[in-house]
Amino acid sequence: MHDRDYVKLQPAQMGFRYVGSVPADARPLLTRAYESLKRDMGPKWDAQIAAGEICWMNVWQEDEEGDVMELSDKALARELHAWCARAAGEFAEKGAIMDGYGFVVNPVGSKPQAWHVDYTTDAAAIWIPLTQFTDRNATQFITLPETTPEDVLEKVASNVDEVDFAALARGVDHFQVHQIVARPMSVLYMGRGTIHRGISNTGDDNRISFYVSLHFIRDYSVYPYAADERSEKAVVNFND
Ligand SMILES: O=C(O)CCC(=O)C(=O)O
Ligand SMILES: [Fe+2]
Repeated sequence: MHDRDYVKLQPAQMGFRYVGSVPADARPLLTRAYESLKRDMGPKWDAQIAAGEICWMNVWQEDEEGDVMELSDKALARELHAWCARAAGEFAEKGAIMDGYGFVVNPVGSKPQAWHVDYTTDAAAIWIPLTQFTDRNATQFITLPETTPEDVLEKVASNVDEVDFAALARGVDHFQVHQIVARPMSVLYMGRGTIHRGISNTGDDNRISFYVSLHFIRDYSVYPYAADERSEKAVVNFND
């Protein structure tokens, strides 16, 4: 597919799908990475959790501007990188480009997030719970009917950081809000352009997830919407 084919939001791509579970022999890698990062971060980890907000502990990001906390154990870091690259090939659609991985923590008592799409309309991700995903801590997402009018999709695309839920509800006859409940080490694929949000964690435990973030556009000079730094420059080029 060409870069332009990934720009428009497509209801058929949206939603989370259960695509399997992490093979038993790879599970210790993810738990070791988690323990190691927590150790490396020391009091910073606790401070992040105490802030009461859903937080990303990025281990690797393709974009050098990203805030990363590299693993001090370089052998472990290499092993994890290789595993994530393989997981992207195995669990995501063809053509997915891995752009980051790490942990997303939803601490007890967190604030709910705004409905959003991560970064750009072509963003997808692999989510792997390390603790149980429950109705009190897990990600909610929206699926839209195939018949969703173009202008409604365009409005979402124009500001993916904050989706206007009420406007969306006015724009279609119906849509569905779902939530993931899943065992640790399940592999969930969040399709391109999925509208989702983290909820307030009203459970008893901090919810820990591993993520691998993905995108499809190779050259963002075709990207027409305002977005994060990744495509800001591209927007200028596109409009020239
Ligand atoms: O932690 C969650 O359940 C969702 C987090 C999320 O979507 C985000 O921070 O972009
Ligand atoms: Fe998100």
